[in-house]
Parts: sequence; C-alpha cells; structure tokens
Amino acid sequence: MSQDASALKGLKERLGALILAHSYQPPEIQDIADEVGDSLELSRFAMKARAPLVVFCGVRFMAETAKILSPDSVVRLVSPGADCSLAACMSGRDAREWKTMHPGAVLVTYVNSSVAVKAESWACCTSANAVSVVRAAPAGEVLFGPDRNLAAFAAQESGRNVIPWPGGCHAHAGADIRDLRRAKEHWPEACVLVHPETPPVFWREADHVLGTGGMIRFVSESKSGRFIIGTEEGMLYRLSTLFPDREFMAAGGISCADMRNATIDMVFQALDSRDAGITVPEQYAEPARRALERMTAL
Ligand code: CIZ
Repeated sequence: MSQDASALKGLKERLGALILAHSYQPPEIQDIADEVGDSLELSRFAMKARAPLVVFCGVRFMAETAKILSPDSVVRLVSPGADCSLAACMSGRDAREWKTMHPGAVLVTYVNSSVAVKAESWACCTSANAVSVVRAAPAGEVLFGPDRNLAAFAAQESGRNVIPWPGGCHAHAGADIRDLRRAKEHWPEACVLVHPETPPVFWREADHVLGTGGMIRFVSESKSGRFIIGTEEGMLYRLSTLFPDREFMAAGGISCADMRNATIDMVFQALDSRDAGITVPEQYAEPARRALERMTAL
C-alpha cells in the first residue's frame, strides 16, 4: 500500500467514514475506495453501512441519491463542481410542465437526474432496470427523461408508448460509431457490450446493450476472452481489475471530464473538511425517495 493510501486509510478509520467510487472514476480513486459500483449500488451500500460520513467520488446526482437514502449521514462529493451533463438537461419545472402537457401519462426518470426531477416522477430507474420499470408502468403513455437514447431503448424492448425527453449524456451520445467499427476490425472475435446511453446505431452493431452492472455480470458469466466496451472509459479499469484474465478495449473516446477529475488530494480534503455536505431541500427529499423506492419495489 502506498504512503498516501495508508494515511488515507488511517484518517478514514478515525472518522468512521466510507469512501464510495463510481466505476467511471480514475484508477487511483477506484483503488482506495471501500466500494466501487454504479450509482444505485453505491447508495444502497451507504444505506446499509450507516456510516456517519460518506465521501462520494462521482457526480452530484449520485451523492444526492446517497443523501436521500441515508439522510442521517453527512455525504460529501469529492469534487463539488462535478455535475452530470445529462442530469442538467431537465429541470423540475421542465418535468412539471411536461406532465401538464400529457395528462394521464406517468413520468419515469433515469437516476441520472436532479432531485427536483426525481420528486416529480412516478418512479426512477437505472440503465439496468429501465425496461422492467417501463413495462410495469400503468397503462397509457410513459414520459421518459432525461435520456433520449435510454428512452428509445426502453420503448424498443418493452413495446410501450414511451415519449422521450430530448436529453443526452454528452460523452455517450457524442460517441462516434467509426471508433466502434475500428475496434471491431482490430478484434473481430471480441464480444461487443455497449451502454444504452449510446446512440441506437451502437446497439445495432453490438452483441449486447447493458448498464455498467449488467456488463460486469455478463463478463463474469461469459466464456469470451475479449470484450469491446462502449461506455465511459473508467469502466475498462473496473473490468480489468475484476477480470484480470480477460482483455478489454474501449469502443472509442467515451470520456466524461466531470467523472475523471477526482484526485487523492481531493479525497483527503473531503475527509478533512468541516463542510456539512450535500443537502436535499425538504420538499424534494420525500417524493424523490418514494420514486426511488417504487423502482426497488418493482
Ligand atoms: O447510474 C449509473 O451508475 C451510471 C451512470 C451508469 C450505469 O450504467 O450504471
């Protein structure tokens, strides 16, 4: 263990803190985390651990979700300016006005959204369960936001009448299919896994469309030795750590600067700080929790 890592471990233990890192975080952050995973897995981990302090290495909506589910913990976001371009595509007001335009429809929101949007939602979903949440929605139209690609994927798989909000993750939605084609030329025998936030042309040229948790489960059960991965590049380190006997190649430059700017120094600062951490306005916390709980119940 490096000097930094052992000092960090000592400080963390003195404070009874928990360090959580999303699978898109840089390798050195994944290495010092107590748990690495997707946004919901991490929030659930925090809920069970009941630590007084949670240091979240990810973007704002993830730390907010952790705070909603663990209101008694202080939750600090390691890089306080780390926002999600996708969550920023839709405001609480957008959600309210959209519902007014579609009376009788239900709003399903991807967890990559603000608390104000979650609070307006019938249920939340992740990339892993978007299709089953949409299938379980009451009969009629389903408004789906903020990601138009995940909305299209949920519509395609569920057969439901899904109306997409025109938002997207700048990194996934901006991915270039020529990068995937080049990777396939290089490794024609590889199994291609892409995230549903990528444009539909990626899904057509992939073997499977999966969220990050689904990719991990798929690789663990697959006999393939090589995989081409179409999601944020931090995921390649996560997969290589979990499966050192397999090979992984990125489907192209899918990279999120907000996810990649955390450093070990910033983790020290977050642990050491006196900051009260993430706060969720009272009027949003309860309805947002209900939307998250409905997803779990479904
Ligand atoms: O919700 C998450 O953790 C994200 C951003 C992606 C995924 O597929 O897990």
